[in-house]
Amino acid sequence: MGKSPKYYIDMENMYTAHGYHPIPVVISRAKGVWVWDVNGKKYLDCLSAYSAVNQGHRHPRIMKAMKDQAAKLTLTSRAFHNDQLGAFMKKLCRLAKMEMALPMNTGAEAVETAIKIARKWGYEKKGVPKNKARIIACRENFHGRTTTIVGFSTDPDANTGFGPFGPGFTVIPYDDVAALSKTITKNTVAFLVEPIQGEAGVNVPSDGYLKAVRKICTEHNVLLIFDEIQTGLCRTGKMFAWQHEGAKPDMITLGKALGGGAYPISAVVGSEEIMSVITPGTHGSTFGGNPLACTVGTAALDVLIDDKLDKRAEKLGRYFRKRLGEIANEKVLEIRGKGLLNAIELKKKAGTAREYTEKLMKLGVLAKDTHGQTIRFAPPLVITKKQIDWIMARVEKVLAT
Ligand code: IF1
Repeated sequence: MGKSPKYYIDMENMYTAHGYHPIPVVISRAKGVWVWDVNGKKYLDCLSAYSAVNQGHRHPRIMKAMKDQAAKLTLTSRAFHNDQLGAFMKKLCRLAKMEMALPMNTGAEAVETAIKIARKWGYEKKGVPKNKARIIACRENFHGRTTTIVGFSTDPDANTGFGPFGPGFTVIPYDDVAALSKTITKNTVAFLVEPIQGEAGVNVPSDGYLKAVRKICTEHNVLLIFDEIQTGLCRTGKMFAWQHEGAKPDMITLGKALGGGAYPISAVVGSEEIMSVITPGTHGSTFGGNPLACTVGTAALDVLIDDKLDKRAEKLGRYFRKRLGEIANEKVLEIRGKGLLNAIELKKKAGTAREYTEKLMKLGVLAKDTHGQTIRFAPPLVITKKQIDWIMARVEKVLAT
């Protein structure tokens, strides 16, 4: 007899700092869109580790690349070259239509890296006076958990008790073009923004927003940085969410699915003019660009490209929202999303989203509540129409209870 879920949950709670309030499921195995708990019960994963598993759990091609590389070389540090880094960066740059990339490990590190590059670019190329560089971000942003990043978060859970925070950031409302124009000064070096706000509850901006902020940034010589850590790599129905409006940014941060659900890999990608402010000794990471990460990252990109997961997310995303629309009842306030990043917002009187995600769990669907009333659905992009119908039957049942 295996141990009960409670055994694992109790041990985790006893010895692990309580930064999370997980759905009470203990997963021990996964394949594609499916995960199994310690009792062998099967669930359809509708979170994909917050979009880090776009390629599906344990994609054979990614697993093979990982195993083969593990048998040869895993870590050198950047003090030496390795034979995998160049090819990975080349593939990433070609895909992003950019010139140079900088490899890191986690999303927050990629955002920190972009902030450093933007500031250095400001001093060296834009002529901003020493230590005066300012970066504009948006209300309800989510860019990671480091002290710099939570310093400009507007979520009290994310930043209360963690100050003092460094200066240099101004926060404006999301989806507000006029606020951006008004806030830019001669010392503004960058505007950092998510093409769709994830944590805020799948907040899709108005049509034309990305294009409009692109135009304003260009006019004022301000770098536009899209944090595509969650929206990038096919999730929203395009390889990058900026492609929905042809609003190519100056820098992109990527993470999550760049590691194919197998390994933490992140990167900043940009033009040579911007990325070249990084010179030897000015930035780095022990694990960033390690050969195992590069091989896994290359395979993760190959799967997205060769399996055309952008087209798949676009098509099945439309079907997903259509089906949600069909099963929605009086409890549902709004259905929103793009590609396979979708959410239902429940009316206050329907109860909290958490109650519904726990009921969904019992029926075999793992989805994540956010901000009280929102249930987020972001299944692996390898999902089929039939599997979407399987989800919908259960969501319909739960909405009816
Ligand atoms: C957690 C949210 C998702 C991100 C964007 C950077 C990062 C993230 C746009 C940092 C990370 C995560 C982290 C996870 C919860 C999660 C999340 F609900 F908080 F917003 F995905 F929806 N930029 N997002 O979404 O990347 O350093 O974590 O690799 O538990 O904190 P990281």
